[in-house]
Amino acid sequence: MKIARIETILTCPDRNYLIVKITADSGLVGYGDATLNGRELAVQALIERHLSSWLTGWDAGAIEKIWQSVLRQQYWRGGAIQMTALSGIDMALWDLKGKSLHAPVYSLLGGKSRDRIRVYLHAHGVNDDSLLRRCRELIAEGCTAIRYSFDTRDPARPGVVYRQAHQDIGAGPRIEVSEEDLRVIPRWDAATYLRDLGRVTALLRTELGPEVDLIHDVHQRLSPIMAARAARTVEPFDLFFLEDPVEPLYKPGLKIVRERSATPIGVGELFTTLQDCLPALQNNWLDYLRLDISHAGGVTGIVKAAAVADACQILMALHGPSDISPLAHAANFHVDTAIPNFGIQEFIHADPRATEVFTAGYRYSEGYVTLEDLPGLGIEVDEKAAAGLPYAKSFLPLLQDKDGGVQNW
Ligand code: GCO
Ligand code: MG
Repeated sequence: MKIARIETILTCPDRNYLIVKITADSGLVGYGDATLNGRELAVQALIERHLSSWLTGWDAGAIEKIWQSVLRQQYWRGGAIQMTALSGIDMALWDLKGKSLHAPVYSLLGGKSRDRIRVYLHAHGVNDDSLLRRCRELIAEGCTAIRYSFDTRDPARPGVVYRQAHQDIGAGPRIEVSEEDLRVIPRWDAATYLRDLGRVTALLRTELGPEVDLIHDVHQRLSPIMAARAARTVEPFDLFFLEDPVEPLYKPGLKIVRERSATPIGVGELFTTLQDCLPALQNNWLDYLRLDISHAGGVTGIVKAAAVADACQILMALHGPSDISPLAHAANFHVDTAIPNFGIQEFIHADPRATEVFTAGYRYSEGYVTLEDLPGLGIEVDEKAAAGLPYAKSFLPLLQDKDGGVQNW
């Protein structure tokens, strides 16, 4: 089975997704997700203008060889744009292989290590009451693990609110903004946030009880020593993990957090290669590796990283935000089903418009996702529906500190 064509489909069913479509000479089609939030056009150009003609005619079943070639054979290694292109192609090749063998991708990865996948959902509150309400709604529908976030009001500056990154669509408008709205600059104050983090975490644990697993994402907005304080502050409230406490490009920052607290740590959504993860894995500076299957080398990249993490007694908690499509979520679930060191999976319900483009290959119920037993990734793409939902450029906000200094969104 040879690669006859590699194309992309850029569509916006509520948010932008870049789909890779690989057609084999047999006519069989595989789909993958190469979405890189806010950089979709760059990945699309790389696939369509460089990789597509180069890979045409290659053996579609030689996934590892194609993976190594895209990674290394044109000299430039890694980088988010190239790794996202590689991830989308890899996923589409696994989908194709599964379909050609009438086998779900998980069965090609060694088969089922588990029957269903435990997931966590997002709850965001603009105040304590709305946060508690969202958490209780999720718990009532069977959810056992919640990633909480909240807006912080600055007591010293009336009207000033510090917003956290979240994907709880039920809690208000989407975080991403249009080019026009980029001029509104949200502010950030780490000290005020840190005080609120302790207060809100205590409140949740008291009100929700000991059973529910709580996760909080710092979103890389603290210095190492402040992150260490954050990890200590939440320690009495028994978090499942504290996510991205520090800037992930500077890995020794994690060591500073680690040496000062026993709060479990989750990191990885900004790493694009196994080598990026190695210092943190080898030193056990984290407990949950949170790679993104659309950015860290697709199914092949994640399975390799999971094996190394397993050797270091580290569990996988793959990134599963709304800015990757149901194809990538399905790929996550196939890997989660097969690997031994599964921890938990982040999950966001697809927007109803996304279900017009992607058929459902998995089911959510009461805190767990179950895969349908379908060949490949198990998701089909309605290309006509996708074409009717054109790309709409969007941006993450440009967060700044109180004094105008650049801060991480
Ligand atoms: C998460 C992430 C997302 C990111 C988003 C950026 O843990 O789900 O931090 O919320 O903000 O993927 O595009
Ligand atoms: Mg995150």
